Amino acid sequence: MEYTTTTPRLRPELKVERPRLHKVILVNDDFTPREFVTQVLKAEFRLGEEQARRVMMTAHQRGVCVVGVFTRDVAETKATNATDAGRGKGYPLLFTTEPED
Ligand code: TYC
Repeated sequence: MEYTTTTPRLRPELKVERPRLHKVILVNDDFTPREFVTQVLKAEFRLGEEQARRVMMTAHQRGVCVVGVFTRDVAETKATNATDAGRGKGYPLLFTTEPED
């Protein structure tokens, strides 16, 4: 009979890591109406009117704006739904996701 020795883990709780979060990013374009972008932000990301306008205008002026931070599945679902809402109207509105550092 052979014996193997194992080292007990003293702090197993330290092995539990938080899921990495992902940013949803709104990308500017020259065609989607400002009001429509604002409506999509309110509907899909539950932003209030003022916050939605601020995010829309930041993307409009700077090219991109972080809309929010979510778990990967939620970020991807929201980005897809919001992008599809624009596509449904024939707009090139785009939301992308990227992992947070
Ligand atoms: N630039 C668009 C316009 O002038 C408005 C817009 C803002 C579109 C933000 C996309 O992510 C966007 N009509």
